[in-house]
Amino acid sequence: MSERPDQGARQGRLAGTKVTFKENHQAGRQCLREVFAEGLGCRFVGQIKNSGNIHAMHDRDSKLDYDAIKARIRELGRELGFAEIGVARAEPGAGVDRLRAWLAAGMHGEMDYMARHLELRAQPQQLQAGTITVIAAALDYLPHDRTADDPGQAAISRYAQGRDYHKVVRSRLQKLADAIGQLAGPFGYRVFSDSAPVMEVEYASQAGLGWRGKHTLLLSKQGSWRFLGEIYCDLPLPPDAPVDEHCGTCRACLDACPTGAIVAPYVVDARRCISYLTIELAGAIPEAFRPLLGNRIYGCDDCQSSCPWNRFARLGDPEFAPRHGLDSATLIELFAWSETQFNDRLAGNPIRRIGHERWLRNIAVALGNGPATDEAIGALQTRSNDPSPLVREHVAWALARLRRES
Ligand code: B12
Ligand code: SF4
Ligand code: SF4
Repeated sequence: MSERPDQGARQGRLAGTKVTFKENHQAGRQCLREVFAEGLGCRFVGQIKNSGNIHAMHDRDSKLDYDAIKARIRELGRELGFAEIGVARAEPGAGVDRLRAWLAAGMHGEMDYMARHLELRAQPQQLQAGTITVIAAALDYLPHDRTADDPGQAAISRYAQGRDYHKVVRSRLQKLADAIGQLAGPFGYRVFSDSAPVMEVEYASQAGLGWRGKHTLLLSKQGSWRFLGEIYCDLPLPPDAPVDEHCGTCRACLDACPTGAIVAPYVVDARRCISYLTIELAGAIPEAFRPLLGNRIYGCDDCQSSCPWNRFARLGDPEFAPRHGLDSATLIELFAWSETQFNDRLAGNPIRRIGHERWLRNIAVALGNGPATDEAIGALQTRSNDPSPLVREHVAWALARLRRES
């Protein structure tokens, strides 16, 4: 999954608080885009007009009992539906060097933002001045435990079958931050969920929400079907202790990966990962990988489905329940969606971000990997003259493959 720009900094309460402004045109633009595109309210209108971020500093109050505040934050988090809340120091530590090595090896592929924002990732204070603490949160999303085994069915990653987690997680975190403001007084903070250069798995593991699985995701004894989110803040909350890792000698995720993307324990070469190939990559999917995609048209769950700890996972938040039959739709059905239908039906769903062209590209490949039925060949032929050269080329590849078979 990739980062989606958020709406800039927030603060608990403005009254009596010193505020400073910092240029952040991208955050302002994004917020305006969201207001116009989706009619959402944006609370800090003055802030948007100024394209600025507000940084409210917390006046350290030695009389505050930060242990008690942390305990209450955990309770409030549970009341808001979070599976876990923990606290880490805003110091990404050794993860930064590993990230540098990963980037130097080119494993980020075309995700330029990963390299561009390295320093912001390494120094949380550059993203939100005054940050000393990260409140890490996990929200369960498992919508069901079915898998799309029929090759004519579209396999859409479970995280993407319901509402867009970026919004759901951040809006819950915003509520949590509002409540923290009531407890601790005005404080400086900013909320994130896959929306800015933040080392999310690193902080979640430091905060004791789980350990890093060999597939690189945050894993706990309740599994890994969890979104992560954070509040960067200037409250001196006591950090939690990390938990022990429980992967042991298991390597199920490495063995299950269809493309060999987990090139070593704890190292994913994104260029090989189906999530990258179907979501992040803008151009042609390299031919060598196309047959390996099977019927996966958006993301991939195999490293998680194969993980023994996910046997203990519970169903996730109702917000992530499947919509528009995305858990059972056929490839042919989805391939017939016009651009307007794609945009309408996927409003509020993360899939919309890839756009109709990449959607068709992915489904064409999946159809090419399926059985050579007349229906599949007929569906592909309807898009042989698609205006997009990218779609045409993937359709031609799929047709050639099916004709070889039939
Ligand atoms: C870029 C990105 C991707 C890329 C690259 C994935 C990757 N593993 O790097 C792609 C597009 C491939 C991707 C795919 C997916 N992603 Co993604 N992704 C991100 C993103 C934006 C950044 C991750 C990152 O920093 N990668 C850089 C590399 C270097 O980091 P890393 O792989 O974690 O490497 C670290 C470790 O390997 C560690 N390390 C190295 N050696 C060793 C050795 C030991 C012993 C240890 C302990 C550690 C260790 O150090 C490295 C640096 O910290 C985060 C959100 C965020 N801002 O953090 C979401 C995020 C990681 N993705 C997420 C999800 C859900 C997915 C998918 C499951 C989506 C899907 N179903 O298709 C797949 C899973 C693929 C996988 N196995 O990783 C969730 C994970 C939630 C969780 N439970 O952990 C996140 C946190 C988003 C969110 N807010 O929920 N993703
Ligand atoms: S998401 Fe799929 S392709 Fe990517 S590492 Fe996991 S199993 Fe491999
Ligand atoms: S499949 Fe095994 S090695 Fe991979 S994350 Fe799960 S427990 Fe760890």
